[in-house]
Amino acid sequence: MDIKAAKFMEGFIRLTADAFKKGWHERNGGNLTYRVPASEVESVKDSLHEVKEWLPIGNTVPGLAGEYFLVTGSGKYMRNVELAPEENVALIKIDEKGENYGIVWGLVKGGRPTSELPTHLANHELKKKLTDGKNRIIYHAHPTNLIALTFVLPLNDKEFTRELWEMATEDPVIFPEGLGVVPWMVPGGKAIADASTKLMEKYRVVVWAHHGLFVCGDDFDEAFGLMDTVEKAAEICVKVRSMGGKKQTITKENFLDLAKEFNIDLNTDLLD
Ligand code: 2HA
Ligand code: ZN
Repeated sequence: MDIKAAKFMEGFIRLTADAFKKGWHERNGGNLTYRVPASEVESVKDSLHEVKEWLPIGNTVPGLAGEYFLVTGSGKYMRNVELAPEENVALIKIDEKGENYGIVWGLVKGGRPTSELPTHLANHELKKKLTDGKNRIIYHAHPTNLIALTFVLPLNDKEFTRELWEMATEDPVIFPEGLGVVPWMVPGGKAIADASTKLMEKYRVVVWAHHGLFVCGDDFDEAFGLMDTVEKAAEICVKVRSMGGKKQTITKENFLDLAKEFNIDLNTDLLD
């Protein structure tokens, strides 16, 4: 099968197109990676070429040796993925040591995988292990309201989570672990990769202060849905604060009742 006709390509394109229309991807902002199952790689093998050059990942990910990833390109625009996936996206293979990658399809007019590749792959390695291989998506976007809140809310997991949980009753059901907050850091390097991975051990959502949001998911719907849910909570929060702040809210007892009724493992460490 032509890789452009594959179901996983359709899912990848739908996420990038919808997310651009949401306003989360100005210019070349944001990046998306999908760990492609071996059976799906096999189904598109006629579209693939040999690795021409092995290049350093910038991180070491032995847990991903031999894996394939569909990745957005560095400097490429999310809004163009739909128009020409072969120019804006690549399928890459990881070498047997987890130190280098090689392109086997895409980026036909040149380019490299996303500048956030070290962070994406470190988090794929972690989540693959933690979820018995179920997690396949890592996704980073620049959602406006969420970024705005990082200038106003205290930059710690507890206060940030509590504020967003309070913004919509079902949000604690969507991210019951809460979310982690990384302070301002230089994008694209190993330091932000390490800080994000540390938080991803407990969470599925990590805020990058004054930059954006970083999420994971088993599939495209889950990753997009998580980004959408957190950004919507942030939008409500911005509106509430613009209207003069909370006059009433969801209480700790309310959250505990919700957790019981919905049978969710709410991270009550973040509630006190
Ligand atoms: O421009 O969003 O974090 C791509 C990015 C880097
Ligand atoms: Zn970014």
